[in-house]
Amino acid sequence: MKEINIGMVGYKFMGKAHSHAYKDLPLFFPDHIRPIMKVIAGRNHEAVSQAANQYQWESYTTNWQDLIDNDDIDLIDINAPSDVHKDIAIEAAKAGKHIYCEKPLALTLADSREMLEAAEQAGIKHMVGYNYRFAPAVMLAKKLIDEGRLGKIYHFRAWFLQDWIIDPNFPLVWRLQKDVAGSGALGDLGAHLIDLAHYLVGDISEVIGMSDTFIKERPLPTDMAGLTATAQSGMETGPVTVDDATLFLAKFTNGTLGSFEATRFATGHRSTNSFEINGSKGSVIFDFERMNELQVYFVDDSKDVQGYRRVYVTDEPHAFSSHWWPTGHPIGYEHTFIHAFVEFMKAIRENRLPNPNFYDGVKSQQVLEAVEKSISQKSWVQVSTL
Ligand code: SOE
Repeated sequence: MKEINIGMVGYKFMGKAHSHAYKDLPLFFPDHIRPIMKVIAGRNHEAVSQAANQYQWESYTTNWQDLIDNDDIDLIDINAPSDVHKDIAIEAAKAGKHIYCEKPLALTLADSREMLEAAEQAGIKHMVGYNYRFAPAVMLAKKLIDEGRLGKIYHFRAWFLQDWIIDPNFPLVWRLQKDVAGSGALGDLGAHLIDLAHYLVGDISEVIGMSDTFIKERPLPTDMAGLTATAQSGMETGPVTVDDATLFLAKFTNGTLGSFEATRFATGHRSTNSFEINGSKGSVIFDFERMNELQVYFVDDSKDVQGYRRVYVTDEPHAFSSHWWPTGHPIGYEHTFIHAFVEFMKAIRENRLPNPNFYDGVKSQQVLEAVEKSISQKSWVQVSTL
């Protein structure tokens, strides 16, 4: 297969990131299957037609079912809000189309399991949008851990801190509505941390959490895109039905202890997605806002120079570096999506499941649901019991 025809549902923040990735992939990874941007779908005719023109999709539709019915489409990319992930994925699987679905996979664990079952039954390739795995510095952290260079892992601590809704007058966008988003900071940000924990350290056995919704009512929106919105002129408000912040502790099956913080009220943090991992032989710190760097510490460094040092992850043998720029030139957020789609194209060519796939999506959903259960029960909850 030299080319693959893409149909995409969604055209806002993730639609923009994914369009860019499909467009750029062939320029920098010419030996891979080339994604052809056939049809983009969105409910708002004016907005989706403008997106099709700007992002250079061949055509557009206001009905995602058209992508399912279009035999010319090989792969469906789902990045519309979470409440429609399940319906689109199950229809796409039945139609034998490969699926890339943004995170979190679904509104509930049960829904995510249905999506996995439909995808596996159809024998299609499925991938879930945990893009931070594809930051080269995160991949270096994984290499150090997998090669035993950090030793036994004692701690995984991760924090995803934003502040885009700190203003009480920020409108009630879909990410703040449980029936559309499933949860708030937990599923939107915590899901990334959970997936990174699975990718880097291993499975989580039990959790205990706490959460709060600091602003309980917000003005209704007229327009929203990604993390921006405008409020209606009147004073009509609606209830926020998700968490503004969730913190939880975790025990991993391998004995590692974990602490997680996901909040949209960390004033001053625009999108700080970070983790620190402490092992018997050393530690690493990743900070997405400095995503081309990995801080490393090794106990074997000689005493007179011991301390964290910064590795600039832009050169051979660092992942993907040969495809980008000469030594020392950084890449960005958008490149994590290109790397994810390279993995998808490779998996299709090699006839294997890409990573992360819907199994990882369900694993992440199991932890999300366990955290929510622990919050309502105010007790530790076993992840495997769900
Ligand atoms: C909003 O919090 C958001 O866009 C998330 O939905 C994305 O998954 C994350 O990568 C950036 O922030």
